[in-house]
Parts: sequence; structure tokens; C-alpha cells
Amino acid sequence: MIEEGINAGDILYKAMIPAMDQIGDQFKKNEIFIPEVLLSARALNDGLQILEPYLTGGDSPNNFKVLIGTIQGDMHDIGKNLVAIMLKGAGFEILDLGFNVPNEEYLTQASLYKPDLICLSSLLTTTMPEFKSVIDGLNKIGLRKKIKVMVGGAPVNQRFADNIGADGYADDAIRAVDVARKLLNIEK
Ligand code: B1M
Repeated sequence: MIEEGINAGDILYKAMIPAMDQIGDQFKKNEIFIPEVLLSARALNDGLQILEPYLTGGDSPNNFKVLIGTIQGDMHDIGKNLVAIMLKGAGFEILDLGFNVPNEEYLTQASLYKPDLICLSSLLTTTMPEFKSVIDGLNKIGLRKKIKVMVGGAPVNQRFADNIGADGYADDAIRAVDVARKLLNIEK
């Protein structure tokens, strides 16, 4: 599709993500099972790597550091990867901790890597409470005031983000870049 000149954003948002939503619906109806969902996720992650250079604006570095990961107990990483790609393309330096990241790891890396922003993703309702554990941990080690926290993922919304004391919430990867810039007072 790239070779045919089709826009990378259209490939992602009009084909790949709707296809994954369909996979989610079929899984919910017990028409397909975990192996098929996993295969689809791998295909989507591989596709993202191919699309990455075409998706981002390639802005110059902005000297802000972002620590990103999917929260403890959660293996879903496609949305998180997409957020990381878009932030990288917007000039942020990224340390991606991957998925199912223990809460302590965010705290360790908050001290070592000294990020300006921590981005936390959760796709499961059951793992959403872990966001607050990380925020509480940052408070305990005295770094909360120095580091902004943004949360996101399908079950998350602005009200939830406000309730747990996060600084920001974005419902998709493009808006995540806008929110990151706003939180860190970066002019476009
Ligand atoms: Co799972 N899974 N899954 N799954 N899976 C969902 C999330 C589910 C909705 C499916 C369903 O029932 N319809 C459901 C959750 C229900 C709930 O909690 N309410 C579910 C379930 C139940 C499970 C298991 C428990 C199933 C089981 O074992 N019985 C299990 C849990 C394992 C675990 O994590 N501990 C499980 C496992 C898996 C796989 C491993 C097989 C696989 C993940 C593989 C991988 O990620 N590498 C998988 C997948 C692929 C899905 C679906 C089908 C697709 C998720 C996805 O990648 N979407 C999903 C159904 C669905 O979403 N339709 C489902 C595409 C992606 C681009 O969107 O991640 O939403 P998303 O990211 C968006 C936004 O949310 C946002 O930006 C992104 C781009 O626009 N965003 C952020 C995300 N993070 C952000 C962070 C930000 C800002 C924005 O700031 C920091």
C-alpha cells in the first residue's frame, strides 16, 4: 500500500486498527481465540514498524525525555507502541520499558533516567488501579512534582485520570503528542 502511494495514516487508522477492532469483537463473541488475537497483534506490531518512518513528522529533538510503558499485569502493547512512535516523531527522547512493567521499575527509571513525562498505558479494566500505585510511588520517592504523568488506553477517560491525580489523558496517539506538548509547555 505504501508502494502504491497510500497515506500511512490511512493504512493505520482506516485499515489496520479497524481490523484489530474486528478481531476484538470476534474474540468477545468466542468466534476466535487467544492464538488468533496474538497473531493479529504481532502482524499489527510488525506493520507499525514498517509504517513508523512514514507516520511521523520527523520534528527536531526538543530535549524532553519520556518514560513509557504498559502497566503491571497488562500485556497489551500496540497502543503504547503507537504513542511512543508518535512522541518520538515529535522530537521527544523515549525510553520504552515495554509491557507488564512492574510499578517499581517506573520508580527506578524515574530516578535514573530522569524523564520529564511518564506515559502509562492500560487496556484492561483490572490493571487500571496500577496507574495510581505508580503515582503514589512517585509521591513517596519525592519525584511527583518534577515529573508529569499522562495515562491512556481504551478503558481510561479524563474523569478517571483526574480522579487518580494524573496530569494528562489522551484518547489516541495523535492527541497524546498534543497533551505531552501542553503538559511540558512546548510550543509547536
Ligand atoms: Co486483549 N483484551 N486480552 N489481547 N485485546 C482487549 C483489550 C479486550 C477489550 C477484548 C474484548 O474482550 N473485546 C479485553 C479487555 C476487557 C476489559 O478489560 N474491559 C481483553 C482481554 C479480556 C484480554 C485477556 C484477559 C484475554 C484472556 O486471556 N482471557 C488477555 C489479558 C492478558 C494480559 O494483558 N494480562 C488478553 C490478551 C491479549 C493478547 C495478548 C492476545 C493481545 C495483545 C497483544 C499485544 O498487544 N502485543 C490482545 C489484543 C490484541 C486485544 C485487542 C483485540 C486489541 C488491542 C489493540 O491492540 N488495539 C483488544 C480489543 C480491542 O481493543 N478492540 C483486547 C489497537 C490499539 C492501536 O488500540 O491499544 O486501544 P489501543 O490504543 C489506542 C488508544 O487506547 C490510545 O492510543 C492508541 C492509538 O490510538 N492509547 C493511549 C493507548 N495507550 C495510551 C497511552 C496514552 C495515551 C493514549 O498516554 C500515556
